[in-house]
Amino acid sequence: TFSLAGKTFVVMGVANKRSIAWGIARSLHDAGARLVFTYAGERLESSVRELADSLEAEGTLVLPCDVTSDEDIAACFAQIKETAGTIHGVAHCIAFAKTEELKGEYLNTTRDGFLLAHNISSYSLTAVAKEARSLMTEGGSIVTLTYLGGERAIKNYNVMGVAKASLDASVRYLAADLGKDGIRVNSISAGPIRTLSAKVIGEFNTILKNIEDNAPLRRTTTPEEVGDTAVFLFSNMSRGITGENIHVDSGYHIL
Ligand code: 0WD
Repeated sequence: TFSLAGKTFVVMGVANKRSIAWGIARSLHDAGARLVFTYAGERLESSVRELADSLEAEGTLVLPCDVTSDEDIAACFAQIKETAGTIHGVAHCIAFAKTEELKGEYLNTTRDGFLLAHNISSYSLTAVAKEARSLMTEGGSIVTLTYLGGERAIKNYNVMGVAKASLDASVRYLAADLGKDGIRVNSISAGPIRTLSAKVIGEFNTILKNIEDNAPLRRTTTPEEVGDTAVFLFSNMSRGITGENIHVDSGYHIL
């Protein structure tokens, strides 16, 4: 069944109400799950707390976790273990690249920019999975968010596309490692959605218009659509699926 009552999920990457992570959180909440939110830095604490409170759910936790720090990740999951005990899944909805590297030629990517994008957008999944593993004592499901730019060279996506390709490969290797523990690892490739992160991608409006005009479903993707697919991947209904990438993109990727 799709009910996640009595289960606990960690949602990483809520920045504001437009965040895809917030769409996932609402779908999880509707399915009856208990939620733990993690945020990147002090700057985001109050807005994440406000959103978490708006769910009016008992036992919701809000914790800091900057994924560039191994100590932060370890401390965060230690706190989750102490307060929530067993968890049943993690939604990893985190990415970052320098604004100036999300336009023009990929060729101009700097070493620093390359490493930063890969550190936050790709390695963080592996670092988080390592800490989350010991809390998923009843098995679990890890879901991350990727984009078509990791499969194809999409204008302006540049270094983030290369980081997504690395993330996609990590999903497969983590799935291979964690399957024996009953832990599944999958990704959702979301169509373009207007969020804080998306705003910095060059010509984002043109990208959205192209989806509306040409995607099989002739509309752009919503955070709710991604959230509902995440609930499927977190639920027992998807128990035979691991190492997979599901496109939630109005079918655009088939073109
Ligand atoms: O079109 C889109 N919006 C798509 C997004 C299409 C396909 C995939 N995605 C992916 C993104 O690449 C990302 O992996 O979805 C994920 C979530 O992105 P989002 O919802 O579009 O963007 P946003 O609401 O900005 O959330 C991303 C968050 C950060 O927000 P800010 O705006 O503060 O950079 O990632 C988090 C942070 O909350 N984040 C971090 N979290 C922990 N430690 C860190 C960090 N060091 N850096 C960024």
